[in-house]
Amino acid sequence: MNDQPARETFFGGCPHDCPDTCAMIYEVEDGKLVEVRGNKDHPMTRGTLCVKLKDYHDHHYNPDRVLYPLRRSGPKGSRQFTRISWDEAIAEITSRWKDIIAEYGSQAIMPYSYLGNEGLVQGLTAGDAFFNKLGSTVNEKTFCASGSSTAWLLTVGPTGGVDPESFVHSKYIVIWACNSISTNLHHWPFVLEARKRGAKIVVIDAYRSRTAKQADWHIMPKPGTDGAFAMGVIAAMVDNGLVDREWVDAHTVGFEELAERAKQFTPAYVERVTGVPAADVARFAHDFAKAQPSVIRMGVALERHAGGGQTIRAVCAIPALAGSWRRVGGGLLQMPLWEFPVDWQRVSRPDFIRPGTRVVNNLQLGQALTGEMKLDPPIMGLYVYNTNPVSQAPQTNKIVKGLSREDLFFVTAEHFVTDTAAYADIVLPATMAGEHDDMMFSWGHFYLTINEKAIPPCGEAKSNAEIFRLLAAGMGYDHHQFKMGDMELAEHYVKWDAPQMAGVGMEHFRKHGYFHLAVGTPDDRLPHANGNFPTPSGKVEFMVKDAKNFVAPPFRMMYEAMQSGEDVDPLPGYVPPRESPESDAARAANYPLNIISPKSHGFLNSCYANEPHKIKGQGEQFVMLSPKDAQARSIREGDPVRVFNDRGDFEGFARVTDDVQEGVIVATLGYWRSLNRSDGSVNSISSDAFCSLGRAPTFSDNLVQVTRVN
Ligand SMILES: Nc1nc2c(c(=O)[nH]1)N[C@H]1C(S)=C(S)[C@@H](COP(=O)(O)OP(=O)(O)OC[C@H]3O[C@@H](n4cnc5c(=O)[nH]c(N)nc54)[C@H](O)[C@@H]3O)O[C@H]1N2
Ligand SMILES: Nc1nc2c(c(=O)[nH]1)N[C@H]1C(S)=C(S)[C@@H](COP(=O)(O)OP(=O)(O)OC[C@H]3O[C@@H](n4cnc5c(=O)[nH]c(N)nc54)[C@H](O)[C@@H]3O)O[C@H]1N2
Ligand SMILES: [Mo]
Repeated sequence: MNDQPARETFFGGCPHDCPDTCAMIYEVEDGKLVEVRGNKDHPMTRGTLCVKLKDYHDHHYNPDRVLYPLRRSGPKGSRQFTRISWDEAIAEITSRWKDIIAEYGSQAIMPYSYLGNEGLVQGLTAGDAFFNKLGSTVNEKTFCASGSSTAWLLTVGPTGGVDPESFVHSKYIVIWACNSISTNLHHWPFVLEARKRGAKIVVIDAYRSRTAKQADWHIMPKPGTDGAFAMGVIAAMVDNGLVDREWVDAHTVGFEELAERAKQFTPAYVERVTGVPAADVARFAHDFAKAQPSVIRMGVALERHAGGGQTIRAVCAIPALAGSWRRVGGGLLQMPLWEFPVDWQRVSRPDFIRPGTRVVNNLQLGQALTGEMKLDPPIMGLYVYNTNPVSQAPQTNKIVKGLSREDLFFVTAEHFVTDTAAYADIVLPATMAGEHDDMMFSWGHFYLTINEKAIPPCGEAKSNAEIFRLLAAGMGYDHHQFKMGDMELAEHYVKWDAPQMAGVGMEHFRKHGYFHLAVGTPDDRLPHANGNFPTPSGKVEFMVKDAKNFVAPPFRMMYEAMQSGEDVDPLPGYVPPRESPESDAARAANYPLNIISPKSHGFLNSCYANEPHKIKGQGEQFVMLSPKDAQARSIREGDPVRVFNDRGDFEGFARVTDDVQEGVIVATLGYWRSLNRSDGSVNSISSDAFCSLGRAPTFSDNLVQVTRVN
């Protein structure tokens, strides 16, 4: 007889905000999660999880987890809390909200969320239906990819683009402002397979990232100048007869106008602005056009400066000019999300929104809470879930000031007392992925993945959806929307009769865990060889007549918003960074260095950045700077340094390296300010100004100064 306890297995879907959305297997023994591994059968996960997730079962049992509802028992931010019951928590929250609604109106309450959980049920929009019913302020959620989405929808429409697995067929792969080896690890084997078959790998990154080091060619423009580089490439393609005229004439709108605009981008101008030698711009244009199929994988950092949206429109034009869409593995990859048959109307219930309801963007939380943004009524109640703005949103000192307001009633649902939750009046314990049901879409591949509840929740944790059901009951909402269980909601949100589902149902997911949408296989998907772009013209729109700025669903679920934004340049182009020595000499006199703050290899945004073994693997907050910039400041390797501007400061340890260009520093994201050397992190210095499209952030468009700390 085998006396090993029986192991039960369940299908998981990684809950994190990451393009890879790994298919996982939960192994359970006696109701305890004993292992979480990558599903071997899954063509992208291939049985391996990343460094962040490799001990994911232990993460569930982290002793610092919030396991019970907590009420604040000390000053705001003091992290002093007392355990209360769920009944007390729900009663207190709903009665405080009813008081706020009576005194100020329902818009004085604001939800605030992001993709800390990526599930259809527990994710970004888990609370939309509830808060729309309540009549709260609508929260516009544009942390990431909103600018590139607006540019993408304007230019090529809501297409999923190239399947990341089709990259094996590519002959020229451009990874543009994306650090795949850290942030999209499960795509990398497909890139390497393509290389084995003869492809060239080009990385365009403002510093020599892990991924840039593995490239055949690393192009290093100054931060925020990719728009000029892209327009220079377009000009070189036109000038040197590299345009696929037959395809362009049949399947694009506005070629003549684009070519005319590109004339301004002379080789000398582009070299001066971007720092990339003119010969390299010409060579890139030549090789991209000639080595077919050629493909571009765009990362989020392309949108992170004042002209981000315009930049991405220019980048989207390049594969069209080269005729890359003609072949499998040629074209562009932004986010496959657009092809997922999700019924966002059922998820978010925009029909519950009362006409005239105001919208507050989540990058401007500090302005909204401190009164800098004139809001009538002011925000008096805030509910944060799936996000940690004191670490991740810009201008965090302003957010801390706002969250410290005595008259603000602040509730959050969390796994840990994060730097944001520290300011809450009530903290609710939220489940981790092994403890709840969900269905995961992906923004990095074409698989829909089930996440089955494998164990009972630790302590008294509840899923986001369950918490909203309790709050709805407490508020007296009787709607059927608030009566469905978690897996019932998952089933309700998928459009099962859409062609992408090819007739499969829940039983398929219960049996296999995941499903590749029926949008062509990686070996034959050829969505736009003959045009068929989901734009008004059916073509790639280089030129968009009457173009307007908008924030795309699901980042904002009010469809009228799509037509109501400010006018947009009909053509792609280059908008210089807002903060650079060239565009703001006065600011640069005090703060001469441009900071970029990409993702940390060892953290997932701010998740895991409170776990000592993960901090050990990732290293403490560091600041990379060039030998010349270091020398000018008497900074040596390992010195503690302070990074600052008029918005705030943070400290880290210097890494003096040729991997960064002069005038640029790199400090990665995710570190908790409460655990850093000083009470600050990279977002203490970043600006809450938007980029040109989609009200996206401008994290790569900030000037700072660096000094040695004595
Ligand atoms: N390990 C890890 N993986 C993650 C995450 C994480 O926190 N950690 N976060 C997840 C999330 S939310 C996202 S959105 C994705 C994002 O993943 P990526 O798209 O890779 O985004 P970033 O890491 O922000 O930036 C990518 C690269 O862009 C470069 N860059 C910055 N500014 C510019 C510029 O102006 N021009 C050019 N050419 N390059 C520039 C940076 O140096 C960086 O190497 O990763 C996901 N995966
Ligand atoms: N300077 C700079 N800032 C950046 C970026 C950058 O490149 N540079 N990148 C930006 C990008 S791309 C993004 S996407 C954002 C991400 O920013 P955030 O969305 O704030 O990401 P996280 O730090 O992972 O915070 C997610 C939080 O949700 C909690 N959580 C996870 N699952 C659940 C759940 O099921 N229920 C509840 N209630 N809570 C849960 C986690 O514990 C965690 O505290 O940051 C942005 N900020
Ligand atoms: Mo993101």
